Amino acid sequence: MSDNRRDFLRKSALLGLSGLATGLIGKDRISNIENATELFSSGEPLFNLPALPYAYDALEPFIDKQTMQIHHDKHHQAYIDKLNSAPSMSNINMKADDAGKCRSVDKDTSDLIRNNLGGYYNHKLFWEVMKPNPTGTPSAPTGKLAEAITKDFKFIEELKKEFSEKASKIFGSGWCWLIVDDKNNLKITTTANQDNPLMKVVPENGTPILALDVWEHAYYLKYQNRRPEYINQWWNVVNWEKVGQLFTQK
Ligand code: MN3
Repeated sequence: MSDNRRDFLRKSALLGLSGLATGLIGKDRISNIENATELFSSGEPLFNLPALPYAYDALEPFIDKQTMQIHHDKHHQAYIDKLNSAPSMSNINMKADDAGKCRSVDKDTSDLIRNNLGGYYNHKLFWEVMKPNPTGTPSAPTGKLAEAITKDFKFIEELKKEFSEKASKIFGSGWCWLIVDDKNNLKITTTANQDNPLMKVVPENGTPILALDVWEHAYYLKYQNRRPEYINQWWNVVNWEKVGQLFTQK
């Protein structure tokens, strides 16, 4: 729906609503449609749960259906609900896209926004950089991304080794990332909690093109305490085509 059309529908609904409200609580309480628009708009969620790009069981046997269901419907949703409940988005550039919003996060940003904007963005990227692998044959990077991997890691196996080691060693909850820095170099970094490499609060900035969630909720049902095994199996469902697109678009 176009913004104009949405705005028209909203205002039409408000005319009806404000008429009703005027009757109920008096004209002075809702003086005009613009006030009512603000009231109405503030009730709409700013952030919405993105649909999974595949079925819950599509990443089996590497990531199980129940984990995907709980992770997407409960955990990801919870970050979004908390973010939408934040009293103010001041200090976040709400006109920017999701990555731009994360880039606004600095030391003055509240923990509520930092943690839940991160939770919203990180999981959205995580779902996108995975894809079903029914044949058990993992895909591989191609094109410009493959060239960049050769330049910065020599072999894809080296990238995977370094990434897996760093992901395994994260103490407590966090994320492992493949990022592109401002000189177009590929790097592997980690962040704690729901921070990400776009935020000003982390030591190493860059544009994330691959993300791995190593919070226990991402793997515990199937792998329990065996995080390295989860990481090892996760490579089977990495969507290198998508990672390649993110690399060329960045
Ligand atoms: Mn998670």
